[in-house]
Amino acid sequence: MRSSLSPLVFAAALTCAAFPVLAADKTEAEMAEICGEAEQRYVDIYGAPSAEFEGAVVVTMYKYSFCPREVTVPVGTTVRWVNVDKRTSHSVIVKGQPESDRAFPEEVIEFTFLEPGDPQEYLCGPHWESHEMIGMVTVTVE
Ligand SMILES: [Cu+2]
Repeated sequence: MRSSLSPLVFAAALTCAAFPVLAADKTEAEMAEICGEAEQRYVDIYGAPSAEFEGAVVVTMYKYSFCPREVTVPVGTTVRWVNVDKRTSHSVIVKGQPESDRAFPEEVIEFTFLEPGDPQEYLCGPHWESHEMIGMVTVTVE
């Protein structure tokens, strides 16, 4: 099973003016705590900070959150989403793209952004609606 969300529902969500507000149910303090834990998990698993990964920008997936919640990257950059949860699987849905496969704990999803553009939200298929697991990426011209 690829997704709990039908393509039709998702298409509607992407075009609807009421596309969910970015993680409005998590405060800055909550996000800071979650993302701090996520980074610690990353270091425990991989033995180095996520910022030191070469060849991609790392975003962790942890406790129904993308960390950091927003990234800005030059066009051509690969974003590497790393699941540092202990049990939960996540996916990534970039607008205009099919949903990724599920990433189980310690698995990764990668996507290379080839078009610059305005800030765009991306979603975790199973959790964007229930937990507002939504991230934001801005792709700059260079
Ligand atoms: Cu998720």
